[in-house]
Amino acid sequence: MTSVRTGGAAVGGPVEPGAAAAVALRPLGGEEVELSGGFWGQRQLLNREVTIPHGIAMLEERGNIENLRAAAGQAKGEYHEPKFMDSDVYKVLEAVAWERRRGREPDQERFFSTTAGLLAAAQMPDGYLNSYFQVAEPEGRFRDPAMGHELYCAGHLMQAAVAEARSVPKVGGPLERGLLGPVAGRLARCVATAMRDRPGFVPGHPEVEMALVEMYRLSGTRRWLGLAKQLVGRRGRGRLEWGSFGPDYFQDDIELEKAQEVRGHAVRALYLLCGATDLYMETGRKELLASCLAQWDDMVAAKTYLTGGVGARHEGEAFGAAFELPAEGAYCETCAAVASIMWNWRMLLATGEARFAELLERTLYNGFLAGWGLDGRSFFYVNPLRSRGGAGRQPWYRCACCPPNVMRLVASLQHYVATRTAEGLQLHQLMACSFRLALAGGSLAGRVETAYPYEGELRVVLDDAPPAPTDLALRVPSWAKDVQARANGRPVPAEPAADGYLHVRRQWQPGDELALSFGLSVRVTRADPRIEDATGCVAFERGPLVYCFEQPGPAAPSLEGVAVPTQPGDVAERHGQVGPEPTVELVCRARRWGTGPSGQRWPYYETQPWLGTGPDGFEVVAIPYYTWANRGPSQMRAWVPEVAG
Ligand code: FUB
Ligand code: ZN
Repeated sequence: MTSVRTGGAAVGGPVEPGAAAAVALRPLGGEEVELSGGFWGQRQLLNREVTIPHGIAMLEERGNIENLRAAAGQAKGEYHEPKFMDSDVYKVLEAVAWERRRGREPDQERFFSTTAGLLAAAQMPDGYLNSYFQVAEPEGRFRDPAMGHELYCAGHLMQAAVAEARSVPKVGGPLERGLLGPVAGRLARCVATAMRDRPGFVPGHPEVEMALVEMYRLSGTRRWLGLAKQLVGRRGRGRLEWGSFGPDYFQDDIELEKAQEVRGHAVRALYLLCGATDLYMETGRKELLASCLAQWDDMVAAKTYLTGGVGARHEGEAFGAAFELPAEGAYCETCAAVASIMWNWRMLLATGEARFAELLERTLYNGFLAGWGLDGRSFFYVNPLRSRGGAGRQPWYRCACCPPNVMRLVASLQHYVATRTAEGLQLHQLMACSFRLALAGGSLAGRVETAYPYEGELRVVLDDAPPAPTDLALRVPSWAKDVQARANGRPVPAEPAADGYLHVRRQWQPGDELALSFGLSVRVTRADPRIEDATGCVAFERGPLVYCFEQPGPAAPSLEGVAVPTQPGDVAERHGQVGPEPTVELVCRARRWGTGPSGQRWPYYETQPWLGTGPDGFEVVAIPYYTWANRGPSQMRAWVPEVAG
């Protein structure tokens, strides 16, 4: 099998560092890894069969496609806002392109080629393409850096073009072989000219930076790398402002290489950090990595929810101050979770450190997945950790950035699972998958079998192995207890190395098997007291899943004023079912704060208040956070006060 991973050589995934890139790990290429059933394989199927078709229908219904028809002169009428409607189209196209790895689906192919034709028809002779400015504000081209979203949309088109180029057989030049590549190439040239003529232009919503780096990786055209570098280098001079949003909202307050804290609009901040990490990988510029590491530390130490969700504030869709992580008031946009996953993957490639894979996992199973309804056609934009009822999933949003972001991430998810080095294979995400890759010494092929996240067992079974010692590295989650490992049924040391991975290096034979197991007992998690909404509270976790208490329907006992016990044996596990989803649920007997024997109606005391319900309490059930709000209106709490003692 030929190598399929670097610039221009292309059947690959969303991030394919060049041959000389500063990376610790290399991603597996498009033909080297596939999810095979299991928790995420089934979700890829749901995405293919339900979510993407739903997205395609919504693009027509909400006017995104009509906007493009108007730009192409094939329709007349008002522009359908918001300004960045094109980006939703591009993200769905990207999802369809990744989906091709699992076979072409006729309706999706029709959508793809019709839309690509429309884009080519709408594109102006100088390469400009943006339906908002073409239809609604022709004089406004490149005049509104803060909020125009032109380069944001352009970046999404480039990423869709890269996905297409990496999903089709290698015929012709890397960009020319697809339908989108020529359009994206012309637009990139138009953007480059516009940026040359406007040296003060700073793109208000990052996205194009990482897209340009990927265009460079795909095509080998250094101009795209140079442009990405230039655009990142322009930030930090306080030029971007909009209404009450100052330069920090746009990450334009401090030069990127000097920034130490995540701040401002969360999706903007994290897309920019994706681009910065990509630039570090391709240029080796250490200042970029140092800033990324510092910003990651800041985010994790005080600005990330237990779910991995980020961007606490509704105001500005922004990171808040340190420890400002309200439960009910959380914003936690689904796109911010996607962006965090994308960034953590890049940081993992750059450094090889397990902490990035672990945050990616936490975010994927919780903060991200909660944004995608179990029916595949309903979504959350905002992902709080508490709801008093009334929060409902929507089939789409007026600002619909999140649903198509779900589609493209899930369609390309196999690329976030494993990497290779000269020594062997690293499995970062414990997902059922198959792999086949060429290492220096020969071919390594096999499959991973697991019922994770609900069971803590995993088997790697090899079909083929190089005739030389090869390292199989499995990430052992930091919370895992009672870790055991066996090679061909015989115990091997299960202690992960300092890098967080269990390494077993030997000359493997076809048919060999490496098994990893660990307990998934419930963890009772408490928060730093500076996270005020979690003070005196606990949350339950099991494996990578964060749990929440949910009381669906008006007849269920209220979750207001409850407290839960946390002593060993207080919380039982049992099989559960949320709609179509089989789960493990957690059950305990809650008690409720009462008014006490004196009947005091004033909720302030000199002594501790008391628990009103009898010592036996009443049953409450916790379900995985990602499954909440799939049974109609409900109350939900991830953090719940604990019964003292
Ligand atoms: O501005 C484009 C997208 O819309 C952002 O990424 C989201 O936060 C939403 O505001
Ligand atoms: Zn969004």
